[in-house]
Amino acid sequence: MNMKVAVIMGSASDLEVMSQAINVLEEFGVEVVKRIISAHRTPDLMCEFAKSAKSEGIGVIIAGAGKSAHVAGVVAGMTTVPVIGVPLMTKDLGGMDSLLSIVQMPAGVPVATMAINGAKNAGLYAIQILALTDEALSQKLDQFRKEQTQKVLDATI
Ligand code: RP5
Repeated sequence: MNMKVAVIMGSASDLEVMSQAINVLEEFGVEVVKRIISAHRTPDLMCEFAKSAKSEGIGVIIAGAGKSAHVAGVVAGMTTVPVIGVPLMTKDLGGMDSLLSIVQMPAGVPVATMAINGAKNAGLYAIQILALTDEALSQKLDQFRKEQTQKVLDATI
């Protein structure tokens, strides 16, 4: 059975950026579970989601949030499914609040933190994790990298 990737986010206002992760995953043919789950506003839902993720066939969780962005870290504390955090840009502190909330995890509960608004790389990183045990996905990644390289070589200035 092919593993799914969950893309969760703290608010519907995060969707515009987090769509970059969803889009790249869907382009690679990965099934995506999408949920709005807030660490602060829906803690019970978050707990339920994290505890059932593995049995639901989710192989990687991508968690995007802004401000005091706790969704990635708290979910990571409740599952051994790898969690990728995406700190989202904020008006007041330029996303540094989100970045620092996600990146400084205590030893024992890792979260792979992407750049501020780095949702596309989160999607690609999730694909790279799944590709370790999925040959078809691995081949698609090789092709993606080749095309990416060629675009640089073809670019003219
Ligand atoms: C965070 O607060 C969300 O992840 C979002 O980035 C930010 C603002 O949320 P809304 O006020 O737009 O719902 O929890």
